[in-house]
Amino acid sequence: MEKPIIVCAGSKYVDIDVLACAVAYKELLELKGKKAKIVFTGEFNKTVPTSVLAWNMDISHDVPENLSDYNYVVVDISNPNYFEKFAVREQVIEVFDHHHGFEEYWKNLIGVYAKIEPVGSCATLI
Ligand SMILES: [Mn+2]
Repeated sequence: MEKPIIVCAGSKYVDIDVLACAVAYKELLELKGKKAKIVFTGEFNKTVPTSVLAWNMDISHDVPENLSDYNYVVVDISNPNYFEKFAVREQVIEVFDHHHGFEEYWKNLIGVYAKIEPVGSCATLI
């Protein structure tokens, strides 16, 4: 059976770009019939308006158990030193980022599923 997917990002904070990426990509995965959830351990920063925080978004802040039971999609970060510590690197199946430096690293690991391009916001890539 296909593993459910955790959409996650950097461990330090969640900005509006991360939020847009994760919410949109989780929805897309679900439309494609996949099981997906968003897990952020970082705090929302000031770029996320309180009006947006009031939306009924299905976001978990708790690290799930049985981390090897999931695959991972990482958004808005590709530096493996800074994404969520709980994400199992060997089970990262897709990376979206607009910061450069780790394009080759991910291309060697996951090929075309590393979508790293210097665009204005990572959400553009989603
Ligand atoms: Mn960004």
